[in-house]
Amino acid sequence: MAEEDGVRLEGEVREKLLRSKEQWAREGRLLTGTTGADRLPPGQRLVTDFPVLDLGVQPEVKPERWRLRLEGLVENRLALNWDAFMALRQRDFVNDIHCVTAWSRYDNTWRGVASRDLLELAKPKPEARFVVFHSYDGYTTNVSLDSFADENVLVAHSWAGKPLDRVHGGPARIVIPRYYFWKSAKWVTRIEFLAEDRPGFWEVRGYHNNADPWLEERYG
Ligand SMILES: Nc1nc2c(c(=O)[nH]1)N[C@H]1C(S)=C(S)[C@@H](COP(=O)(O)O)O[C@H]1N2
Ligand SMILES: [Mo]
Repeated sequence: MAEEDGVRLEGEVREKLLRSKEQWAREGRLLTGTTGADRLPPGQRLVTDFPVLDLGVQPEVKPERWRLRLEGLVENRLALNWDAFMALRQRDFVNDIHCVTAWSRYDNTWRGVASRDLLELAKPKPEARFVVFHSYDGYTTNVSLDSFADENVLVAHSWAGKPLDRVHGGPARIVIPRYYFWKSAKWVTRIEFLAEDRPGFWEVRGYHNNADPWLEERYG
């Protein structure tokens, strides 16, 4: 096992780490894999509550009215209703949230459908390289198709073992942990596949297009 940042771990601790990682792998759980000081990105502070941030409109979307569409450059357009979405393979995820307003929250447990499972159904065309998430409040945000396809990305309907609150994007939201949280669209309804990148709501208002908290890609 390689040393990280020149910090050598004791044999016993390394064993434990290895065992728990093997355990996570067996369980199919996806964790951030980072611990201690390396876990908090630059300029962030840890919180234990769960702040609410949005445009001020919190749409009330009843599950029976909710749809998730995958369209644009895909072989199979999808329009999933709630039952169809819930009938897909359900997986659990654990990850850290990093908001551009400088709060981070560790160990969020989510349940939902992995982006990879959705991609397998929709089959993006070879020319598809970007996606835009569209939400019921009119919000949009963009990421590369590659990052959407990361194994820790999901459309979540539960948080901490309960249905996702409306204020946090219920009935369903995107969770894309590697970026600042504005990339995690709440109240998601449409995932559009594109050949060219198309900046979303905040991205055209001075936020960074890429949003990597480890590189402090906040603005610009
Ligand atoms: N639909 C929608 N999604 C959104 C937003 C929004 O205004 N509308 N705000 C983003 C921002 S800036 C952040 S930090 C997170 C906040 O999510 P939370 O309210 O669950 O903490 O949602 C993101 N997703
Ligand atoms: Mo944010």
